[in-house]
Amino acid sequence: MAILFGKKKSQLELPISKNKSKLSPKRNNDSRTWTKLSLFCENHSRKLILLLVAVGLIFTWHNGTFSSGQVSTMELQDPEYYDYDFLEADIDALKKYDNGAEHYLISKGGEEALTPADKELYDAEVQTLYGSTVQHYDLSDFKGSSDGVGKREHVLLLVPLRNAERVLPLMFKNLMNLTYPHELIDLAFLVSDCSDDDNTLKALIEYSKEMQRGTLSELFAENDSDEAILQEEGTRDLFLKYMRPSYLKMVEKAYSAPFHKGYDKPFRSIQIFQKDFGQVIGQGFSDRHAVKVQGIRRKLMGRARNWLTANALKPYHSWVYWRDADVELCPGSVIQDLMSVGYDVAVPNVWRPLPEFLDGEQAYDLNSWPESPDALRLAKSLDEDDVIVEGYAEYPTYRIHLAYIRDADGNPKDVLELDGVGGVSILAKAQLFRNGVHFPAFTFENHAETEAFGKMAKKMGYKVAGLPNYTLWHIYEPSDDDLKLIAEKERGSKRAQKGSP
Ligand SMILES: Nc1nc2c(ncn2[C@@H]2O[C@H](COP(=O)(O)OP(=O)(O)OP(=O)(O)O)[C@@H](O)[C@H]2O)c(=O)[nH]1
Ligand SMILES: [Mg+2]
Repeated sequence: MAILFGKKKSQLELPISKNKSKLSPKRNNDSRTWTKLSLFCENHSRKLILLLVAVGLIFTWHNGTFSSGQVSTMELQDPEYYDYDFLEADIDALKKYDNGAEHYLISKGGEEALTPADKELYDAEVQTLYGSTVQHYDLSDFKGSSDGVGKREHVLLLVPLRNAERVLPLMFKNLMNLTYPHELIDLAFLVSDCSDDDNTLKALIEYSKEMQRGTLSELFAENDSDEAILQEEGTRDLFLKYMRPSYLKMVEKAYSAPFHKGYDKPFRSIQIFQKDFGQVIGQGFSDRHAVKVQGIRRKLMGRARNWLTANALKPYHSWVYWRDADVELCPGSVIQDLMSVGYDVAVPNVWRPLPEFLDGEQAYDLNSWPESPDALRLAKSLDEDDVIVEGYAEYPTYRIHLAYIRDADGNPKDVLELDGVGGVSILAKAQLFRNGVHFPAFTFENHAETEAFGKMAKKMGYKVAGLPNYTLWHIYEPSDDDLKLIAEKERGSKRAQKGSP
């Protein structure tokens, strides 16, 4: 429904009448008027039409009666009902056009101009408008099942980002590569605490727009061919020549056409948030892995994740999928695959490639584990606020890590029940978050963030699993020590080329 106001002959402005009868709906047969009206509809955005609806409603309320003399009791008076969508409208400026004009009630998408005799229909349309502001959800319809695609379940896909500009192309390619129907996925990104010289937010907005237009893969194809030229000119990352050729082939295959048929399809929506949480620990590989900083860093990440969930989760979401930006290889069907195991929380295994001189690959995410008696004993010996960080000699937990029980040729649907989970790729039913499971930004059972999330989920009665043989590959970022080794090797090969000892 839209209420549009016609124009008095000499008036070109947008007229709103106070003096004439409120609904003065003489059908104007002047075709020019209709042409103008339809042009008006076409040229002005939905926003302006909604503005007119709003102004019309306020106006009819102000005047109290329709031409039939009946007082309408249902008008929404508070300007807040109207100004959310009309932030740019200057109501005072509009008022000056208020000197008499004919106006029409246009209904059914502009097909009908109503007369006073149509008041019943008008009232019905007003009721429809008000009715549309009330929504009822039966959350048992959004519990999440193992057949999300078949049941058309909505997924909220959440990605935290910090100084991530460099990995954004990688991330977007992986997002487009998801074969879960894009129209069922709402994306929400949280950008926090980036350095001044970082461009994550700007690049994220641009890539997101391109993706929703369906043109992002073209943009990447152009950029990648520019990059190929640069690589030929010798600016290629040095470490690549030390990586396993079989891994590099997998990467090349994953990022080359043909892609799945929904690759370029826009997602249902994208929301981008920027909020700092005061993270000061460097985002470099060695900075962020120092054991001393883990507790603080992880608690701040917990805060960021909770903030993002609270802002982005809608009642119609059945699943929430958390994904880090720095994943290099991931099956496009990861969401369906994690759903299919029938757990409330499911995580894959996460490994990373390494240079061949460092064994070529390594278990990466050690945060997914079943609890161990040693770790429980260790926790008892710690202060209540201490955070156990997995994979560090300072915390001998002797846990079995999901990462280490991987069998590269094993059944990818095998599961291991877990207590702690890593955050690289977590699929969880949305109802967990609605029921209060979150990423503790405080010490919870001597853990924080994602590991504490897994523990809390278990404690609240949910089933948590990991898939040891289902592997995602995290990017390789050379540590300071690796860089030294690579530099030594480069010097060695240069000396060999020159024939010096
Ligand atoms: N919003 C936000 N995102 C962050 C922050 N720190 C890291 N991230 C993002 O969170 C994801 C994981 O970050 P990583 O730095 O890889 O941290 P991690 O996965 O815990 O550690 P690694 O296991 O070393 O990879 C990435 O997408 C980062 O861009 C932060 O402080 N705020
Ligand atoms: Mg990472």
